[in-house]
Order: sequence, then C-alpha cells, then structure tokens
Amino acid sequence: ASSKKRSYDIVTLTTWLLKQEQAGVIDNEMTIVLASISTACKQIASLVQRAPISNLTGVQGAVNVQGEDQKKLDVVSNEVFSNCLRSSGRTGVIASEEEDVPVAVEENYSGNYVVVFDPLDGSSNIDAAVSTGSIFGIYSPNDECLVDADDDNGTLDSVEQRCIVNVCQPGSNLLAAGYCMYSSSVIFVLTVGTGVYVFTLDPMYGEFVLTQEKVQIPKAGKIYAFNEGNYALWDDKLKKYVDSLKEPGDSGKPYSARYIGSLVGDFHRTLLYGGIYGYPRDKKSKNGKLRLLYECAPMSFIVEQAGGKGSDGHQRILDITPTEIHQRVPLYIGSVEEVDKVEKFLA
Ligand code: AHM
Ligand code: MG
Repeated sequence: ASSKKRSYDIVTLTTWLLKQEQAGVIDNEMTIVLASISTACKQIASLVQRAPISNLTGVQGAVNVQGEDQKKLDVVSNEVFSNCLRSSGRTGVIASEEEDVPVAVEENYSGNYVVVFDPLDGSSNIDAAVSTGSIFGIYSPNDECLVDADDDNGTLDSVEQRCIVNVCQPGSNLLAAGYCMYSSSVIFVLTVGTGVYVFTLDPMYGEFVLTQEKVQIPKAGKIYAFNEGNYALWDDKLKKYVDSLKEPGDSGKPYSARYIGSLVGDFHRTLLYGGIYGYPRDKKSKNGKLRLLYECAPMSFIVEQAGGKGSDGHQRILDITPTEIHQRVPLYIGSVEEVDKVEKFLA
C-alpha cells in the first residue's frame, strides 16, 4: 500500500502507530507503550497550561536526588508519566530524572520495555509560561549489559541492580525516542528508527495530528544556543569557538544567539531551522549539566534520525555507555557542519 499522504488525509498519532505496527516496524507492545506516553504528554500539557489557575506554580519544597529544587509540576508530571507507563502493562523498568533509582514494574508481558524519561524538562521556565517539554527513550531489556552496577558497599538489592543494569545502555541501543514540547502549540516529536515525525495536538479534538514527516535538519545553520553567562568558566578552546561565531565573516552577518534555557524548545528550533545547541562542561560543572540517559541520548537519536549530529565535543553521544543512571555529559547537538566545527575547535 502506498504511504503517500494526500491533501485530504488526516493521520493521527494513533493511526500512525497502528500503521507502523501493521508494517512490522514496531511490535504491538511498543505501540501500547508509545500510546501511553502520548496520553501522559496530553495530561501534562493540560496541567502546564492550567498551572497558574490550579495553584501548580512554584516549588514543591523538596530537592531531588541531584540536589535540584523540585517544582510542583516536576513532581506531578513525574507521577503522570509513571502512572501512564505502569498502566500500559508493557514496561518492565522505568527510570526518571526525578527519581533516585530506576524502578521495576509489570513483568507479565513479553515486551517489558525499558523507558527512560525526563517528565518536565526546563521547568525553571514554567512560572513564566515559557516553553517546557517531556523527553523519553525506549530500550529493550538488556540483562547482558556489562556495566558493574554494584555500589561501593555491595548493598544494592538484586531487583534494583537488575534495573540499573537494564537502564545503563548506550543510546545506540535505543528503539524509539521522542519529546513533547509544551509551547504555543503542543508538539509531539517521535522516531522509531525510520526518520523523525512531528505531530501537533489539535486542542479541539484532543488528538495528535501528523504535521511533518521525515524531518531533515539543515546541514548548517547560523543560530547558536549556549548559556553564555558561563563564558568565564569555559575552556579557552570553547571561548575561541563562540568568539568566532560573532565574526561577521564574508557574508557580513554573524551568527544569531537564541537561548530559551529549555532543551526541548532550543532543540526543536535547531531541528527545524538548523544551527547548534550546546551545554559545555565548565570549571564548576565538570561534565556539563545535561543528563546522558534522559536528555542527551534521546535527543541525539532524534537528531541523527533527522540527518544531524550529537556529540560530547569529542565523541558520538550514542556511543557512550552510562556507568551511572544520573550521569551528565557535555552536549553539542544540531546541524552536522556546526557540530563538526565545534569539535574541530575543541580537538
Ligand atoms: P532540568 O532538567 O532541571 O529542567 O534542567 C535542564 C535544563 C535544560 O532544559 C536547559 O537546556 C538547561 O537546563 C538550562 O540550564 P541553564 O539554566 O544552566 O542554562
Ligand atoms: Mg531535564
């Protein structure tokens, strides 16, 4: 059957997933997991939109395992995401940026997918109604993983240890990854390894509708997104790179700076317009800020599926096997030529 889209066709995420299943691209269990993730995202979208009305702005009062203040919406979104995945009955292990350790769930089905997620990334923007997003990645269970998951005291119980081992896989093992951006539109971006598909929530019907398929990131793009407030803490090589972007060059026009401080928003713009997003290591944060499992690996899988590149400045993000679940890595992601350029400066 032809997959060509005609002008009158409306493809929802649900029908798209079922077609992928029919074509053998994903299995039935993956369809269910992805459908449950999209439900979680719709719920979070509604919570984010109504936050100031339902008194969900502000901090929760707790600090997460990584020493960050949790916002009320961080906590609620984490619950929504976990509950949707649990109810799917098709996830074996879930790991969240907001939880200390990965948790085992249902074991009754053959799928038992491993899902990693950041339920509400960029939540420091939330009280000002600026873009935020949810990020996720899906792996197969991997008990042969060679990572030594034992802690120093050897006190990890076997279930917990098995969960950590399952989660500590390199991004190159990802079967699916995506994000949902809560912005002027609610945008769900997904790859199951056959290109990048963009769905837009139609608030009239509560359905995600396919709005872009096989997205390709421009090979180059003159927009850079770095938190330059950290400039003084950066390595000299990186300073030289960013300085070079400000030189007008032959075209007479330097690069434009754009930085939301919300990875999903900054990444989505980079995907569509081209350019580069970077979160470097610096004197204070030796490995940068972003998490390999929940942020860098899923985004790198998506960018590669769109013909772009994700790097830690020296190597491909997807080749890095995590040794800790909350591990951080520097991230340079976007158009191939722009990421190549920063790698040259850092070499
Ligand atoms: P979070 O997971 O605690 O929300 O932090 C991740 C966010 C990213 O969305 C964003 O790109 C980055 O932190 C911004 O950090 P900074 O404020 O240091 O520029
Ligand atoms: Mg985050």
